[in-house]
Amino acid sequence: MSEEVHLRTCHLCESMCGLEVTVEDDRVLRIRPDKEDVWSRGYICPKGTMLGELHHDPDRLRSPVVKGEDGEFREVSWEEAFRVAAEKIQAVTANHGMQALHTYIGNPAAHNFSLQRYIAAFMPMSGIESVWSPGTVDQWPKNVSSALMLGDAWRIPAPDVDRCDFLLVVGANPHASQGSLLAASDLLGRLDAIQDRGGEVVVVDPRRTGTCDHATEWVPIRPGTDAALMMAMCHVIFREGLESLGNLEGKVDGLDRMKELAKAWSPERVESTCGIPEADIERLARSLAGADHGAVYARIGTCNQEFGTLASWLTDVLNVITGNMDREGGAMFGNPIAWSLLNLPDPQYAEGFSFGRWKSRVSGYPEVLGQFPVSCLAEEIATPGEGQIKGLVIIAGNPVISSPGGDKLEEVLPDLECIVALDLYINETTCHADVIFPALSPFEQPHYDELIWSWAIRSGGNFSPPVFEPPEGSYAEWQTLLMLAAICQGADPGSVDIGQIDDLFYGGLVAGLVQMPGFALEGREPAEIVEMSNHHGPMRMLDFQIRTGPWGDIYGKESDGLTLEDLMAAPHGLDLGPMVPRIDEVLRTPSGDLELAPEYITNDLNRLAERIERAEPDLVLVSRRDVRSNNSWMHNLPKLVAGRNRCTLLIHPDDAERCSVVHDEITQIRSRSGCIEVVAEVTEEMMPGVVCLPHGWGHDRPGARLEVAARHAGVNSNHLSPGDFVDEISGNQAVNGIPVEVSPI
Ligand SMILES: Nc1nc2c(c(=O)[nH]1)N[C@H]1C(S)=C(S)[C@@H](COP(=O)(O)OP(=O)(O)OC[C@H]3O[C@@H](n4cnc5c(=O)[nH]c(N)nc54)[C@H](O)[C@@H]3O)O[C@H]1N2
Ligand SMILES: Nc1nc2c(c(=O)[nH]1)N[C@H]1C(S)=C(S)[C@@H](COP(=O)(O)OP(=O)(O)OC[C@H]3O[C@@H](n4cnc5c(=O)[nH]c(N)nc54)[C@H](O)[C@@H]3O)O[C@H]1N2
Ligand code: SF4
Ligand SMILES: [Mo]
Repeated sequence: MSEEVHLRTCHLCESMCGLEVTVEDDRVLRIRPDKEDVWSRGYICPKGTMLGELHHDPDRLRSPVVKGEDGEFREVSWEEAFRVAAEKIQAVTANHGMQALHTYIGNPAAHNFSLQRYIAAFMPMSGIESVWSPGTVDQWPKNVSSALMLGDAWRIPAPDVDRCDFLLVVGANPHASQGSLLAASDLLGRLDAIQDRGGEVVVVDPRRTGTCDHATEWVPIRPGTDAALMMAMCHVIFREGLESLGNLEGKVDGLDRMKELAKAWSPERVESTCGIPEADIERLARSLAGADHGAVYARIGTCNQEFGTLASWLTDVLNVITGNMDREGGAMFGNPIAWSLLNLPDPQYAEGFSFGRWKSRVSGYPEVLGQFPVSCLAEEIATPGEGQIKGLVIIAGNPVISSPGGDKLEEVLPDLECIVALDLYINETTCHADVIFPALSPFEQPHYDELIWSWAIRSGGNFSPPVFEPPEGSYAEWQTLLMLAAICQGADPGSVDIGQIDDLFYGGLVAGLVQMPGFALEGREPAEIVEMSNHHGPMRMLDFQIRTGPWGDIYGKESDGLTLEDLMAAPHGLDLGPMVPRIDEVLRTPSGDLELAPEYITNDLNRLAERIERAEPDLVLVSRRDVRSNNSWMHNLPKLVAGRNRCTLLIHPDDAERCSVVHDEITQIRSRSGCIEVVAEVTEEMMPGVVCLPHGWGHDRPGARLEVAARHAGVNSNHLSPGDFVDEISGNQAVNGIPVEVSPI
């Protein structure tokens, strides 16, 4: 057989790199960057080149597995797996009611062609009301701030890195992550370009990360104090009369309130808390306000901490009051070819968001955007009584590793009466399942990013057809989800017609949207729209998202408009230019204005005021990522985990000396929730007083089928994350800034 080349977008992260995948028969021979990809232009990282290894990984599930009486998994037919899932799920709903069945939806769902579209079908159709997710160890604070400021939890401004000349990067490390809530391939190259054109990039981070090599300056900050820094920057901007609303003049509520609040937060007041001298805070504020095109970009270091919502909110406050919000070179809003289902108006947006509509049963956490801190999952399973969780559907997740207190979750998962999982692997969490349905290999399914383009610095899209046919008789994840939805509703899997359920979902969506004021299809006949599609499943959804998007053909209304076929005819992708100002389309607040000082958030400044009075612990822990790792997975690919041990404790030489810790030796690290042992790496890249561990490791658990990962097990840093250490107003877990003690063993 001869070699064939397939073009593909890497789905692993927000960089969305174009790949050239060379295959022979059913083997992937090599993966190279697609230099002609209009978006990534030849950029790639080591993970993208390893997708062939993922495809061929012997541990990757190829058929459903069911756990026997002996506790061992055995491969079964799809029919049998669905039958067992139905038995288990329906026993839970019959004996305990629907409210005893919950779902956990993990991160890869945001990057998967089927899942990102069909979770929107699975949730309402299954009748499952309770969702847990790593969103509360991630961007929940940003969702809260966007909900209240903009009226849309998923509208997140992205810094226009290609046109700005002052960029403040706070708590983000694109050197490892490649950008998050910010899609821009080769982000580090773009940071270099800012400096090449005479601009500045300043990185605020407790660690001198690889990103600092692409910045003008590193400003070390004590974890969890970003909100204090940013309040002080606001203080300076107002005190010196540097504020301007720019394009947003007349569209902002709460400016006077913001000025009032900032008065109390002088740089002098916060300098010792943040560990940043007053003069530096003033300089940063002036540089941002004085830049022709400035932007503040903040990410997970500012979310996964005690004051995540305040910091996320202040990031945008700074962008607004320096006139940089929604203007070229500032913080702007992406405009994808195919819009995201997550931007459908939340039913709450008309009357304004409110939180705490219900409380968690055991610890009494208020719900925020429908979820509780993910660490509560364990106690909700363990604690008997009305409303106890009895069954779980786990979709693309690994909370035993990824969530704070995952060790407690691991203990109680076996108590559940039913766990049904959908995953590529038998991982540390899915090993507790009764049934695991395999996801298709990424190469066996089409791909098109849905959510990620929402914060991409250019408008565009790229459709990837599958490289290989899926195994005969297998189900794509969207089909599995629809089947599981029907099972949750009591159906006998043998009599379920998936195509029919899909039509019902799609028809319902279209019928709802034609009635939505302002939607591209407002007033159209739903049956006519449904008839006009040649696709089904996620392809039909994607076609719909493109056709009703900003460049779409609006189902015949715009003769030159785009459809999925146009994307299919452009294998290197379509580029429709940089972001453009569009605040009027974005704002969905009840007032119609951008809310600069939402009371729900500003009330939390009292908690911050208490924090800055508190004595500082000697040592606190923060998290990190590595370019060769992806949260808790991709660790089973020998070539990717090869080389030096990446699961080490980074510690500053002064702290190492004080704690008698020796480089390269095993060290004990203890927090109030746990204790682990890990090799120390003494390095000046940490600021004194802060140590750092990666998350996503600890592959030494019995039951998982990850042979390579087990040999590079590492330790689970989340054993040190106290479940009750949260950003109170978002319910997001604080995994950064955890007080710890380090000692030799
Ligand atoms: N201490 C600490 N903890 C953290 C973080 C931190 O910074 N510090 N970060 C948090 C963040 S931001 C996140 S997003 C979470 C991640 O937390 P999770 O989403 O719970 O975990 P992942 O490691 O992403 O695991 C994903 C699982 O999905 C599977 N998978 C991959 N692709 C697919 C697919 O296409 N289909 C299906 N069905 N399954 C698939 C993988 O095999 C893997 O088992 O971790 C969080 N935990
Ligand atoms: N290679 C790779 N890429 C990934 C992932 C991965 O696991 N591996 N995960 C993906 C996911 S799910 C996400 S959410 C994104 C996250 O993307 P990023 O937000 O860029 O994540 P990190 O690389 O963890 O960088 C966070 C930085 O915050 C710093 N930090 C910690 N605490 C504080 C604090 O209190 N204040 C400040 N200012 N900084 C602090 C840390 O030192 C770290 O350098 O990455 C995505 N991309
Ligand atoms: S940066 Fe790496 S993981 Fe991310 S999309 Fe590109 S190749 Fe894939
Ligand atoms: Mo994440």
